Amino acid sequence: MEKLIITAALTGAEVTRELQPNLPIAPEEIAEESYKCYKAGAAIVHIHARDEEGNPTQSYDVYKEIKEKIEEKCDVIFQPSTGGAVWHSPEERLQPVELKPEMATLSCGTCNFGPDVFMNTEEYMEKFALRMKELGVKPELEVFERGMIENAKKLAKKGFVKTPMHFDFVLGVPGACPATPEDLMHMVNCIPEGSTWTVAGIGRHELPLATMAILLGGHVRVGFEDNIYYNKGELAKSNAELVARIVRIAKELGREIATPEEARKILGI
Ligand code: KMH
Ligand code: ZN
Repeated sequence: MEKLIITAALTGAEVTRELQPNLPIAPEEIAEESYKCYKAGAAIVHIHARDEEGNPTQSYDVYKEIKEKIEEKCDVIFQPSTGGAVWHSPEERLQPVELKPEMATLSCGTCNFGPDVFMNTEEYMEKFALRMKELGVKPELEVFERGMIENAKKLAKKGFVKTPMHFDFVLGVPGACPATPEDLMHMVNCIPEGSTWTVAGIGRHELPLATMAILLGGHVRVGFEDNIYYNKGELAKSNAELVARIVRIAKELGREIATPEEARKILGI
């Protein structure tokens, strides 16, 4: 089995300080939390920027500041979101790709997202994919529903996304695919041979699905974007605490942890 790539999804667009008092929001806080997660064993940090009021922003300048501050501290892979918040326009969402990060997320279809709709039309998926290809940015293909894998395959067939592809199964979002072991297995069985995959289980599903991924040869995403708790009713102290737990479990199960350099090789960056 390849070494395990751990992604830390630090902030997200939906979580607030009221829900999780230790949420990193300012660029300095996000950079410091990135460094702590890197030290704990994360190879990738998935980043959502916030403005000075703490609201989600897809501002090029804010992402640039975060990227530079992280790079001053360590060589963890910087993976900005192009999903943003449900109310961001596609043009806003695409801005951080212009920074030419090594990776960025690319959502592969439309789904319900709690009470909202997370809109990803074919036209915009193709625009996002093409721009990433032009700038040499490796897409992490975000899959919230089974049919999104087919959309990703179509992008590859049309030449917008290079193969082998890298998927992230985001399971347990209210309104989208549940986070059962059967759902994860089905997703894994549906991606093209040679692809890599990671799983982000939402809320209480984070840990069981992460453990499955460790055993199955997939990779793992944890962090406040997906889950703010350490145990039932007990808030996590930091994103790094969630990363450190995955490292311990992986080691107990005999899976080694990938450094950012090793993750680059596994992902073909
Ligand atoms: N905040 C969600 C609506 C991504 O980062 O690429 C979308 C999201 C996906 O978080
Ligand atoms: Zn995200």
